[in-house]
Amino acid sequence: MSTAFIALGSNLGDRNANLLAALQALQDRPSIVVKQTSSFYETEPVGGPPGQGLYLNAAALVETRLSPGRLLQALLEVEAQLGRQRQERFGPRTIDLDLLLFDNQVIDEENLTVPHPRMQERLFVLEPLAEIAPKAVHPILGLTVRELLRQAQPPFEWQGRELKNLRAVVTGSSSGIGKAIALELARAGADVLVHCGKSVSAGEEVAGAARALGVRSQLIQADLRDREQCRQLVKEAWREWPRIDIWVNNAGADTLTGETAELPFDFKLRELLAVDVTATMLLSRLAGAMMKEQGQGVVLNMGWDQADIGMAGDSGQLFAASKAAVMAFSKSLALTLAPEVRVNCLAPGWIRTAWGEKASQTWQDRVLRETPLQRWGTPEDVARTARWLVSPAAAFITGQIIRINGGAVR
Ligand code: A4P
Ligand code: MG
Repeated sequence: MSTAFIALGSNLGDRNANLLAALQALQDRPSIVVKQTSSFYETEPVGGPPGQGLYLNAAALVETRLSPGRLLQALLEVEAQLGRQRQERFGPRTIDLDLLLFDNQVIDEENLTVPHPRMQERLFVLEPLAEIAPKAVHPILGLTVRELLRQAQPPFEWQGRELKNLRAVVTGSSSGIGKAIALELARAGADVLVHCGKSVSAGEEVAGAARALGVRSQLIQADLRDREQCRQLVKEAWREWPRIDIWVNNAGADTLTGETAELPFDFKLRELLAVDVTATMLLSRLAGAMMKEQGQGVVLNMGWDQADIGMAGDSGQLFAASKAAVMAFSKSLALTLAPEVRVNCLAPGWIRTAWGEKASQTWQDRVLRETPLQRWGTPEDVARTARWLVSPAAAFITGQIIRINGGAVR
């Protein structure tokens, strides 16, 4: 006995009756047993001529003694029996039966391709299939149906420009999470000042990408290890624009992949204290005071989800100490700057930035083991949370630490 998955689709006539009739016709054949069927999903037509109606799609698991070729033959016969006329490609049809998977076979013949060559791109196939066989594995791609579905889903996008007419500064925004935040705020309509330490050309590119999103954007360079340059950064920002509404302290010393990664513990500690702690405190206080004066504003800082529970090793000690300092500081500053200015802190967990990309298999396994949502976070996950937290939608939220970690620390 072999196991096969069939996709069913109809967008002509009584679609519900067509799907039921097709399933019955398959069941009626002595060599096929329909073991399981998904719910019926109403879907927008993909491809094909304009103006055609919505589809009803489903998936079925069948067991059969037929060869893949014979099973396809049976599917074509059922289509014909239900009155399908073959006309234009992807055009409207009373019934379409496609063979998706056949055991774990890979077939590439003139009249039969298995797995179905377009199944991994199509939500109208993957959604019903994931309902009945989330763990079935695509024999070529090596991914489960659930993973294929996740990949095929378009990334979430906020609608609208809720930050229009607001002006933001994002420190350390030439790459990684800072870049994602700067671009997400630009997508929401905010003008953004991009800040970088050394990476001027990368920073210019981010500012250019922000301008391409229809907002004003410029690059400011400052070495945040230097207190005087921190003061200058705030001055310059307010000189550039008459008011700043959003200040995101994202910049942090890179002690994992940069030059500092090679230095001893106490050098890394000095860098982290200078950039992550001291600069964040100075910049938040200076920008916060300006915003209080203006009568409104938002400060957003960057913590770390594991600061609360600790992590073994040098990096664990370094990040826990420096990021816990930022988190504690942010809560106190929120009290100082209320009610005009909101101050919050994001606490990202395992986010796939430069380090995560190259991390060893041991780390990759550990991240998945520790994360209930079963994946690395992305810079965009953090950026979308930042976008919400600095927006008027979060007007009653201050002094909070928001973890973005797929549930890894609760
Ligand atoms: N063929 C080869 N491999 C297979 C296979 N694994 N399963 C050959 C089924 N058939 C396979 O198919 C053309 C020929 O492909 C078959 O005779 C068989 O020898 P067809 O059913 O005559 O033509 P078609 O349906 O226009 O092409 P195809 O490739 O089945 O189209 P798709 O990819 O199924 O797309 N939008 C929504 N929302 N829902 C839908 O169900 N369906 C389509 C059709 C387009 N847009 C849709 C939907
Ligand atoms: Mg077909």
